[in-house]
Amino acid sequence: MPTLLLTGFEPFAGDTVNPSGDAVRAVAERWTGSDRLITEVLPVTFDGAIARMAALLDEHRPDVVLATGLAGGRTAVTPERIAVNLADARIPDNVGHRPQDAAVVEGGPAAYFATLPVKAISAALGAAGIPSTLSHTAGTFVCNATMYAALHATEGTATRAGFIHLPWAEGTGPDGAPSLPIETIRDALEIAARVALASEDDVAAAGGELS
Ligand code: PCA
Repeated sequence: MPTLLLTGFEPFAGDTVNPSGDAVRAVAERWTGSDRLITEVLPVTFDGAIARMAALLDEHRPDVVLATGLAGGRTAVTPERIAVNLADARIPDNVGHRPQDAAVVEGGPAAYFATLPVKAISAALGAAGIPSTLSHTAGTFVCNATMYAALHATEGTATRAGFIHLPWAEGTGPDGAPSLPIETIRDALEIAARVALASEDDVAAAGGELS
């Protein structure tokens, strides 16, 4: 039975909500079918999130890892293509840790590409009427570090891993911030999970960005 690990994050930066954690809990409530779903809401701390991700990978040996987090300001559901080996925090994490110019994994490669079928996921979201574009930076905070740690740990294995950044859920972000209904974010994660479980290979499609 294929196993999917789906994670979100707790609130951070003084906020009281994080749509990623809420959506992950909502996906778990509705999950059906034979694929095994493991969900977890991770702490927004560099050390805690990386350690918890490693422990979950060890314990559950998932076939697919889909980590998610909030990127307030984004207008769409954005699968991330790249995680970089850089922790450089503009704000403290939830235990006050604020690394600067640090490696996520000392001695690790500069970056990893997501091993999830990111274009297939984005296309499936678009087909379902959910705004989605690929992102080429997950930032240098806890989300990027968690994605990097998952890809580092699963490198060379059959496990596919990646990350999706989400906009605010409607009614929860700062005034004027772009948002989607929480139900849409929940549906987006369920669609992404099903596509990731079903497709080992990505689709061929034009992508990328002009700078
Ligand atoms: N977003 C932050 C950390 C937790 C979250 O949901 C980030 O993008 O790094």
